[in-house]
Amino acid sequence: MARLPILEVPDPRLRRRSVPVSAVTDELRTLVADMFETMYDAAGIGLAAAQVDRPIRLLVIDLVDGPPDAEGRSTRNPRVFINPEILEPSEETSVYNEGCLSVPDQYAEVARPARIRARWRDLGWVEHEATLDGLLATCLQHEMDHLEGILFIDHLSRLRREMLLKKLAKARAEAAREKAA
Ligand code: K1U
Ligand code: ZN
Repeated sequence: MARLPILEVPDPRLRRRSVPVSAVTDELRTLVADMFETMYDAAGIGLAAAQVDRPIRLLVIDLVDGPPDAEGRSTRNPRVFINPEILEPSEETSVYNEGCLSVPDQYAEVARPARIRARWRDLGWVEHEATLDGLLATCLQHEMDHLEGILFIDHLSRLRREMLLKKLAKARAEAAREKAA
């Protein structure tokens, strides 16, 4: 397994529309394993292939919501979504303070449909359809946005987005200064 570099704003590769996956190959299985390693290493709960420069309709999620093990540690619950589709979004919305590994250390409240009826394939090419809610629904919608080249900051007002990007630029400049010192 390998950790992959995560693209960050304003990289134009994050703005591409991802293409459907046509089959599960050994190469795809390796990419999925690498994406999980990359996501866990970055302490994220989701990652789209587009964020690691593979513009295909593939994403992984692990909310680490499995039952705790004997030592009380939470266990992993890795989920793979291939060619995901939203069939029915709810009218009701919910707000979550979202982050994104491609917009490091910046958070903002985003309103999205609270529940979605979704369809996707897994690594065995089995089709699934389910109604999802809570953080899983929020995270899946956030990751599916990546497949369209959309970032969570695009859901904010222009003023909020510019403030957030300014904060990010300041944090990057500060980190560069500390590295040079
Ligand atoms: O970059 C990404 O797409 C991953 C992103 C997913 C996400 C987070 C919050 C709401 C929707 C989607 C992250 O994991 S950023 C890290 C983060 O915000 C977080 C980490 C652990 C628990 C909760 C949030
Ligand atoms: Zn993201």
